[in-house]
Amino acid sequence: LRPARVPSNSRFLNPCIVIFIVVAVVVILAVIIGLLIHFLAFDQKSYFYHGDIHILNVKYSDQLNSPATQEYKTLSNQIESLLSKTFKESNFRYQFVRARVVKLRQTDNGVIAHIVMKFKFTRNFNGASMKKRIESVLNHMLNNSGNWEINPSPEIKPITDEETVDIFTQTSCGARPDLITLSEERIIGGTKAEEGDWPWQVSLRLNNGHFCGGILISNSWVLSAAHCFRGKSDPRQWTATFGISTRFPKQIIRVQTIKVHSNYIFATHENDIAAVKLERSVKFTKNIHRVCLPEATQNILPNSVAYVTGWGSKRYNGHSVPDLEQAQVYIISNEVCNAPSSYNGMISSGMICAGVPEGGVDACQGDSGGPLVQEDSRRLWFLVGIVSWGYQCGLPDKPGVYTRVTAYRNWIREHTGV
Ligand code: 4AZ
Repeated sequence: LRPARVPSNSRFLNPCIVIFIVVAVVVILAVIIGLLIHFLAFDQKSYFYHGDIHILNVKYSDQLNSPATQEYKTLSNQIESLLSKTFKESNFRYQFVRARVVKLRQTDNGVIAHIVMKFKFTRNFNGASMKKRIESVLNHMLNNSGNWEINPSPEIKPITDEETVDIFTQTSCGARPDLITLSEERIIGGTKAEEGDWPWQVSLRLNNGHFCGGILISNSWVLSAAHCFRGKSDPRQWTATFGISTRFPKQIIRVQTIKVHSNYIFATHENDIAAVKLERSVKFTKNIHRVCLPEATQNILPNSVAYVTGWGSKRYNGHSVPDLEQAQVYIISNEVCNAPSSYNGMISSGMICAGVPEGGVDACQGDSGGPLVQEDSRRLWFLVGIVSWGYQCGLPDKPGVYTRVTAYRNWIREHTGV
């Protein structure tokens, strides 16, 4: 038996289905086109360039050797302003983000500024032609740089994010990760530190337990306090760890040599400084690198803001904590700190006090040897103190006492070469 033929509409599709298919195809196409336009025209990514600018008529002075000097800051600021003004007035006004002088270097005839520049481009740009266009803007700038005589045709080189980090950590000091990526300013909040907030902070471990803080001043030298090594001066007992967690450190390196100040006096806490040489170099990363050291002549201003960091206890006779903590304090003049109600003359010229008037914010046991740092106008961080002593912790009129780093600038150079 043959079944009756079912009337077929296979040749004449149901109009509802036709409309549905057409709408679906249009929607899919629109989404694809929309995504394409977004990625090709609006989705911008950051690109870094590295270059040298050779200024012929700036006489090099030793003052330009250190980022701590006013001369260094002024010249770097001027170069950055000129670059910024030039790109803001060029076709790159919307793509240029920031330029940063990472180092000044002396030559036979003038000064070379190593610069890193950040641009934002959509992904479909032509790398080679972009490099040429940036160089041409730079060249134009050099011809209009006022009273500077700049060597023509600076070459720039596109660099990866990793290369940007390497350039910053190897040529510069005291830069936070947000500065390395030339991002917007970040504000320190709370008391718990985040990875990269204090890249120079070291945990010095005695027989594998956190014992003291330390400060990275080069890839193989750590500063700390002399009193940390009293009766514990065998380097084989010590290791240094890096990263904000002492439980899960990012790098662990054994200590090779401990140089304690030869005039350290336990009773008076004088010359409470030590230099620790690591068995091998630390691998500098965005989150682990050195702090800047001030010049011996630098004046640390009373009432200026400083930060102290460490894994020390939260109260006197407490325990160390596993996650790095930070505290904002104010510099106190030696005169105020030596008042009868305060330390009554115990603060010598090699010490510096910092705290808050009402107390409650302070370094404590286990923070010893760690950093007291300040940020300068160029957003670089400088070591001004090393946690040394105090009467208990956080009491009013009994601020933390730190080894005054400017007073030991020459000792540091003699013993570490930094
Ligand atoms: C200590 O015993 C210690 N409040 C360190 C710093 C301070 C007090 C004591 C400062 O290692």
